[in-house]
Amino acid sequence: MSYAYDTNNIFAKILRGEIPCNKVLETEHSLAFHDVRPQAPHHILVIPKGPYVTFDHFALEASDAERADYVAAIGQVCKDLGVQPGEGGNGYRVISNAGNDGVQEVPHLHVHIMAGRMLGRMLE
Ligand code: D5M
Repeated sequence: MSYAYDTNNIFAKILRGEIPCNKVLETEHSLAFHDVRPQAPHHILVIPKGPYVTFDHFALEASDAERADYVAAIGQVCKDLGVQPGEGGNGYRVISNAGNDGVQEVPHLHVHIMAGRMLGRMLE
């Protein structure tokens, strides 16, 4: 199994500084910024800096340092938003779309962090 990474995808261009983003957090291996089409009062995308297409690609091929950094960055964004349910926040959703059936638009791994409204049930 090999993963073909398209270096012209829009998040690669953001990482190269070719197009701007509304940044909320940057770490050694990760970047978080506002989604341009927010679906909730808080809608942040978190991406690894490395060339990973999907969550499984990243999970299986990234280094331990990249994985640790990415998971910590996602947690830090939730903390900065103040949405952690165990810490007085009202909760959030983290999702990652992959491939055709997942309806992935941008072929660079990203998780969506959405919060600030009741998001509804995903599965009935
Ligand atoms: O969704 C991809 C998401 O990426 C979608 O919610 C819009 C967002 N998007 C697209 N271009 C940009 C730029 N330039 N900045 C910020 N957000 C962007 P998915 O279906 O999960 O691939």
